Amino acid sequence: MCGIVGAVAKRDVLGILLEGLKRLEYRGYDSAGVALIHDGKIERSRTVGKVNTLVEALKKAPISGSTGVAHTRWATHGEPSVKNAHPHMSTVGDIAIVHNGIIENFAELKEKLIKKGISFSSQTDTEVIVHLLADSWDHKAGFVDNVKKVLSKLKGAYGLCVIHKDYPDQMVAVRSGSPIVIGYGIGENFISSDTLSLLPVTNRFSYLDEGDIALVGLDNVVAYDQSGQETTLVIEELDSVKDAASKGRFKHYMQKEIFEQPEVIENTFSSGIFEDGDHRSVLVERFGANAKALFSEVEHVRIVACGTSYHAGMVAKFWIEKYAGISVDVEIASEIRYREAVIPKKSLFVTVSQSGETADTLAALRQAKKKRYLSTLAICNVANSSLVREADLSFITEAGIEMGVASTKAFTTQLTAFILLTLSLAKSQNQLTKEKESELLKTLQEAPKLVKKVLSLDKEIERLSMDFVEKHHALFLGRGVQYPVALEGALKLKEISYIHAEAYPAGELKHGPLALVDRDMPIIAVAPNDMLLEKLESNLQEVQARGGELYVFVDHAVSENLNIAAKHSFVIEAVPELIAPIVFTIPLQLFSYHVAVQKGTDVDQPRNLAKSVTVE
Ligand code: HGA
Repeated sequence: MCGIVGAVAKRDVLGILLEGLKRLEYRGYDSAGVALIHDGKIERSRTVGKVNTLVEALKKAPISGSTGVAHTRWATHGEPSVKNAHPHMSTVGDIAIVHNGIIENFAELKEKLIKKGISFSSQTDTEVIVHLLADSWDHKAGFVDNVKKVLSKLKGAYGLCVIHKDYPDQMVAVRSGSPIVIGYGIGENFISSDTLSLLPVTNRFSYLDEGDIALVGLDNVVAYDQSGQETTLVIEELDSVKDAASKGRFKHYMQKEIFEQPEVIENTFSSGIFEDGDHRSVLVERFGANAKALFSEVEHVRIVACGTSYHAGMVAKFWIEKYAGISVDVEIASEIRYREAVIPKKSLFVTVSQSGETADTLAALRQAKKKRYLSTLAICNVANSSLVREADLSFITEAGIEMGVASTKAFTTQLTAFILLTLSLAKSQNQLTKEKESELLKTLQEAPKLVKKVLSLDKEIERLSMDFVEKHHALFLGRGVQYPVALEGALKLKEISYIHAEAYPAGELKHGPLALVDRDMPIIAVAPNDMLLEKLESNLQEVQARGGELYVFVDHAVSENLNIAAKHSFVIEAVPELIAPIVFTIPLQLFSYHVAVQKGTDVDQPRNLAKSVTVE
């Protein structure tokens, strides 16, 4: 979602800020802007659309300065427009701010400010902050104290960066519910909502904690914690960060990320297993030093997530119930947080999120921590995210930075992590013989090879997708553990190709959706080699009898037995049951990708969507 970049230097920082914004484009946004302190004044430029539009506008009307802030906005309050784009400025132009998040009590604050005669130029919640700052600014007090005074009036979640014309070599950054990192240079410093944006200028970062305020100057950064005490920021060096901002030989980030899956799945499971003589064993401690003791007590697992991560949780339910014999419920984060959910005895609360900053998931975790759960666990792709910091236990997937808004490698690495969790739970509860553990891990180790084989069918899947471009609707079908895979397939298709797609457990067809089936309704089914194959076959016959056009992805081992004259039948490698959800996801990702490319949509930044959904 929104992105923040700020810089304090002795050189013109416009280029640094614009490059930073470009690197945040993957998060999804609708407008962009920049403000710089120049000759004792703040100059600003804002445009609707891509960062390149801002770059072009700045070529026509250049601004410059050695201290400044920039922003990509994903509108929550007020339409995408130049007036609503950030930075927002005080009426006399002495202060500029950029903001990620939502100010929940903005309407009330706005009303008070209007009564005082202050006029607003945007519909955003953000603008109240800058007017509150200007209204209460005390020139005798320091920069940080003036900001602090206003923070106490704000309710909601925010990451903020403030510049003031009277402090030409400083900026103030605040983290309260939305991440902020400080980047350190030599004689210059930076802030951002994401390290990726600052990699061209530094690899040394500190992460602000919840409630921290930092005064960022040319040579030093001073931070204060929630209680106002000065706090020491730990500087981390990100040596091995591969620059995810490059697409390499691929046309889109999404395509690159789909093809990275064999490697990242392998990285994820290798981090969670060890070879023990002839046996492979799961490393339960990978979830936390005391994970084994905690897992041995678990009587119920509650998985809470949103979107694609929610689908990963739905797959995990099948695995945990089957192999560990522990009951599981899977909940959508934005729902459970507003419900009085009964907590079964000795429940493990598991949150899943690619970014670890997903607002609803984080809020659900925070609530859970106040309730009577046995423990909390985060499965996440970002080690220093809020979710990981706040959960008792964690497992970091090794997907690497995911740039495409539509999640691909994050999903399959989450599934990999869930297999390791399943085995860790079963093992801690003495439900798993050494032989079974070794056998299941051996199967998991086959996943990268099988994924690679499906990826080698890319051209054929592209051909299969060609006549799909004209479609307006699609139904995805799966049974059992493949139902969430079908849901994920439908989500991918709608996200990036804007084709309306729904998924159903195949057995549900005759309870309603069969009424939709006719020549214009393509049906996409996943048919792995499992005990539900025959049932699925009957469901597909029902579709065929009504003229529905079938696209079936079928396991090689059973393709001969499947008595379906599908117009488009696509055979993939024989896949062991345990890893079938991982492997069957791949053709659906490739299929959606190619449909979207042919439709000419913005694959990496689909309309209206954002990566890392940091607002509720
Ligand atoms: N509420 C602000 C910022 C929105 C945001 O953080 N989106 O990710 C606005 O609408 O401008």
